This record gives sequence, C-alpha cells and structure tokens, in this order.
Amino acid sequence: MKLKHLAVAAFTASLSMSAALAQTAVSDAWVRGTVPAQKATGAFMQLKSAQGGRLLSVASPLAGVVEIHEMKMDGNVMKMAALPKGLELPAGQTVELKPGGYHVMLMDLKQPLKDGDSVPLSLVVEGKDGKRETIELKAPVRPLGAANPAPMHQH
Ligand SMILES: [Cu+2]
Repeated sequence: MKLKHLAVAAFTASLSMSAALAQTAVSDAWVRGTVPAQKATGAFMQLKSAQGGRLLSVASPLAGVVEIHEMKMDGNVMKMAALPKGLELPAGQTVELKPGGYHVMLMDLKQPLKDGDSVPLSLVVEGKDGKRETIELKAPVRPLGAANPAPMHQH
C-alpha cells in the first residue's frame, strides 16, 4: 500500500512539472490542403495558455512568409488582416483558430500541400512574465473542404 501511494505522488509531481514547463498547450492543429498553383493557405489549431500570453509569431520551413490573421467584417465584406501585435491568449482560456476566424496564414508556399502531408510549425509565445517559449509541432494537412468560409485569401 505504501508503494502505491508513493507512485501516485510521483505521478502528480511530474504532471505539475510538465505543466510549469509548457505554459501553452496546442491541440487539434491542421493545415488546409492546396491545389498546385495555390501559394497561400491557413493553419488552424486551439491554443491554451495557462498563465496568459500572446502568440507573437509563427514560422514554417514550407512557407516563405507566415502571419497571424484575423477575419473581420468591413461594412458587409469579410476581410482578413494581420495582427501586428500577435494574438492575445487570455489565461486559462482556449483560443480557437479556425476557418472564418483567427488563423495562421502560410504564404509563399514552397510546395503544394496535400492530404497526408504534415507541416512543421514553430510557434513563439510570450508569457505574461515576458518569457518566450517556442513550440514545435507538425500539423497534418486536411483536404480542401467543401465548406470554405475564407474566400478573401488573395494575398
Ligand atoms: Cu489570412
């Protein structure tokens, strides 16, 4: 019985340690597939910062330029614009990047992205304490869906 309690304590300790190291959790990352002549696409994911922070920048070896965009209504036209200061991540809240909303814009693509590929992304997140962490991930490519609510991708 003693041994079992010890194991539980060790497990709890390692959990809280990894949470302290990684302030920002990324889940459900994916990239929209492209057709051969297409030079830009979007990457989507959910971000959750334990203590709050800001997604400052994103880079990928497969894209010459990567920006963080938002979609917003301008009159009755949906437009997208880069977020010059990055994307605010309120503490403990899940921020969703999705088609028609916030997205990571991959531009100047070096190759077509097809279903089954994966796209390396490096996310730089600045915490409330000013510390920066870089999160490396590989986002799977999903095929161009029938529903594409982001028609303004004309960089
Ligand atoms: Cu965009």
